Amino acid sequence: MRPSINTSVGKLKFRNPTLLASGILGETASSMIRVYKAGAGGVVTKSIGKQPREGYQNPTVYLFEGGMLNAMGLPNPGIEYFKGEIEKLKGEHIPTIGSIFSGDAAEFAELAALMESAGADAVELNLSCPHVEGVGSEIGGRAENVYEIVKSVCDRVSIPVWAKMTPNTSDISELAIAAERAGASAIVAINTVKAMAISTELRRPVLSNRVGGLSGQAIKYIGLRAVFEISEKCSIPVVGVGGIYSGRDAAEYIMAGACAVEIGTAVSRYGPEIFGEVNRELEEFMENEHFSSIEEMVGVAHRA
Ligand code: RRO
Repeated sequence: MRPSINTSVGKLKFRNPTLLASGILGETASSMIRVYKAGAGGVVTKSIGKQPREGYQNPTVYLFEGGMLNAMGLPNPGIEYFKGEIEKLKGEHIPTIGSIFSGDAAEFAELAALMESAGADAVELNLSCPHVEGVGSEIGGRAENVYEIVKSVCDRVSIPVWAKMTPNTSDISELAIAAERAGASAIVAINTVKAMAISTELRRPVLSNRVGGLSGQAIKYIGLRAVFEISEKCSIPVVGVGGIYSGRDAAEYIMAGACAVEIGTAVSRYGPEIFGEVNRELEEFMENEHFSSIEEMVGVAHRA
């Protein structure tokens, strides 16, 4: 019998464990519908704030052999406009996780409530963008802020609240524990790793913002370690992100404790078809290794 690759993150069910990560093709309903049709199990939107925001000047992206460095600076059309995109996704019955950011717990709750009323199945709190002042890891790098923000959102909405954690800290599980105590339904790990590239020709940093977030193959083993540590200390589900390009990469994250994964940089490199390929490879791997379900594989590396 072929293995089943259905999965669930808490009470949310997905046809497969590969979700579109926030930040890649997540600004319009039409691009996310394309990604879903190519095989993703669900989509996470670009992080949306209260007001529209242009983001940083170019260059905002630096691609290299082992991954990508970005400092986009949270460009987004603002929640008022974006509610319409969520409604279009729900019109197509696509499992949709609305990513939101703010520098303030009350505003986070307000954004979450707007995502919920537009039809989002869950919200993902961006507590981890590594290069924008006053938001992301600047606030999400402290456990007391994580607790306050997650609690404020959980008090306001009834959809699941996922907290996306920064790896730019000495103890990521401490942040995850704070999110769990505050009522989060799942932990997402990891956002990008703070990094920099230098142009030797121009004798200056490549990115206009100088520092940015590293993603792709370069961070897979950081993500795996984070997922392993968090799932040892927390009892809520973990969603793994960072350097997933193949079915075997996804299987590594699942064995480390993730019940789903998010794919971003590989989508920007290979296009939405990567979802179909990762799922096919994962199914084949499970069949060869005699796993009949994702659930059976989650966290097996802890029992070694
Ligand atoms: O927009 C960005 O520059 C960005 C965000 Br919001 C994030 O969470 N992580 C990242 O690497 N870039």
